[in-house]
Amino acid sequence: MEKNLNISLVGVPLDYGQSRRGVDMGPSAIRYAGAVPRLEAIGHHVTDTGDVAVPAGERIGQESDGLKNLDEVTDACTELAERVAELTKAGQFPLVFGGDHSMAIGTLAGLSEKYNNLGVIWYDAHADINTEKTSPSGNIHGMPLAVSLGMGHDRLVNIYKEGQKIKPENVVIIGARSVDPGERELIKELGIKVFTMHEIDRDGMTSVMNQAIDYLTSKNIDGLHLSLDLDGLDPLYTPGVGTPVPGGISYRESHLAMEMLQDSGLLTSAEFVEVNPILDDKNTTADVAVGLIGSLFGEKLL
Ligand code: 4U7
Ligand code: MN
Ligand code: MN
Ligand code: MN
Repeated sequence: MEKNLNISLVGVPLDYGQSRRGVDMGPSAIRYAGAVPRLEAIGHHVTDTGDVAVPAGERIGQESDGLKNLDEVTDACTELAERVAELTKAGQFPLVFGGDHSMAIGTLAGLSEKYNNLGVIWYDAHADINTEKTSPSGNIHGMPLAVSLGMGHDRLVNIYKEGQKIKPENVVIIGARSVDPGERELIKELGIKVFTMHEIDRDGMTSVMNQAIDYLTSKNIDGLHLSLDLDGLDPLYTPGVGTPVPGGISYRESHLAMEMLQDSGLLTSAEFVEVNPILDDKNTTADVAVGLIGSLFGEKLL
């Protein structure tokens, strides 16, 4: 990755993909934690393009076809996809702040405009590969990977462009420790590469990241997207998330992972999601996100 990227920030104050209020404030929390000056200090040129429109007001929690708030999530993801597609066309590096993880449907749809063989690193405690048929909750933030692979509700699968946006063999999940039965089946059926906490504990993060990068390189990817859910880290470090799962990736391991991604030179877009300042201890989770962004974009200790 170059030292002087043209980075365009997009905020997605979306909370309709899950059931806890407050994650709509994630983009503000990450800005407040100093994302822009942090990136500028490295030497990047940063433009904050503002937030995608998300309807405010009381959530009614409308359910249709086993999905909650399908209209609101579809609309926000459609606008996000259009904006991401435009940014990549203009040679900008899209850096997206969330917001609940359903927004990744929009990010990946937009990226599919430019990339035909995009690699995806899904850094998360969860696999987010439910469909409305397997989801225990009906929350769309548990479905974005399935949707982007072409599985799930038609309205979600056909956001921005018809059908599948990414290929199963180009996806690597890192940090998984809470996977639903239907998700496990789909992961096996599609042969998706997963490094669970077991592999991270056993082999260490250095080996896991080397394996992940080698694996994706062998697929001849034409771009690499990082989708980082802050609940991938242990809730000790990132308590401000809606679905915390103990036994997660450490602060140091996460910084190392970001540094290794920077060193790979492969990254072409990223998103940091599920920051919920209402559930946080001060603004700890957004602070950690901004620290990780520093490492990912080339901040050096010396
Ligand atoms: B996140 C869950 F059942 N799998 O589908 C679901 F455990 O974006 C959680 O990773 C999904 O935070 C978590 O509702 C979605 C549940
Ligand atoms: Mn998660
Ligand atoms: Mn997630
Ligand atoms: Mn969550």
